[in-house]
Amino acid sequence: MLNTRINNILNIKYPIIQGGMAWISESSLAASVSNAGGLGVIAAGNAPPDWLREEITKIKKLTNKPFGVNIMLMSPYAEEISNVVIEENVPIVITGAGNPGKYLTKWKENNIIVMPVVPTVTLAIRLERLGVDAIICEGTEAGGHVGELTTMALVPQVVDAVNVPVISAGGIADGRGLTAVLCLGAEGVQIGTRFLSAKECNVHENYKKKIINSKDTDTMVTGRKTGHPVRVMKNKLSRKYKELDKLNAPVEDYEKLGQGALYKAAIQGDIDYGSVMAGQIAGLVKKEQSSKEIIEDLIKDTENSTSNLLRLFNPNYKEACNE
Ligand code: TUI
Repeated sequence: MLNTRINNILNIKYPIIQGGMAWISESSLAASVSNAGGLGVIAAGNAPPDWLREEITKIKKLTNKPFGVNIMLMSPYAEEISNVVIEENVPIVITGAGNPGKYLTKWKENNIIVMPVVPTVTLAIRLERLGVDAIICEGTEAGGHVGELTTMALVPQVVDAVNVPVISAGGIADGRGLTAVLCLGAEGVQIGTRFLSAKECNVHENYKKKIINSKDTDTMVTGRKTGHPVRVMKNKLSRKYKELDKLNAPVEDYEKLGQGALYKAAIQGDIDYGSVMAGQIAGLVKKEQSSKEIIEDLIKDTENSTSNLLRLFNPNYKEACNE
């Protein structure tokens, strides 16, 4: 068993949270993760409120375990979505791509557990003061919209700066990564990229295959100049972004290129001209598995790598190495 404060706060068996991935994490994937003992998360992304209401209705039929909704704060519907989660009695809200400060009072008044994703210590401290229940630190290894700091640098600095539990995201796809961030002081993980390969993940087959066939250097960050950098798999679209960089193109050109690009990849399967968001750890994801298999693998491998670590401190091990 792996028990931290996160198990208790979220009322889940394992402190493993499925990353909210716009157009991808809907009720099917989220329910499978919740049923396997982690926290499944529906990503609201840029979707309208009615889509989210339907997905919440569906997940309640698929699981009686806790689940969460990820609210992307740059969405044009963020304000409306902030009320939908209250009206639909969603137990846990995760926010991303912005500061959720203005919504916190009403969410806490309605007993919602709130966990913002943050890219810096400053924002973590500010949001702890406003009463969030845990902080999710996301390193720049992650897929999608990213900050500057790596998981390795960000997590211990946030752990030292706040008292609420810290969850680590970005660059984690197996038990070794989970063990590593526990060493940094995190009490849970948020994992996106590995769940792209889940059987219950309804992302387009082409997208899934591109992840499974990828290697370490296949992702890059586009649009740093726009203030909204996004990590994607390299393809014809990412090459176009590079051309815009060279031309010193205006922000509107980047926005035009990005419009509908995630939908094109995730739903329509256009992995050449669509935006295939994924983290740097995609090269580690080698096969399709059920969410239950993924979570059980993660926990088993975390136990293994933790005992490997302890072996290094065993004086008898030195002799074994010399044999
Ligand atoms: O939100 C994410 N990752 C995402 S959202 C997304 S949807 C999208 N679709 C099309 C284009 C762009 C995005 C895809 N991936 N991760 C969480 C995250 N939050 N990463 C970084 C941040 C963040 C950044 C700034 C959180 C807070 C923040 O605050 C700034 C401020 O106002 O203080």
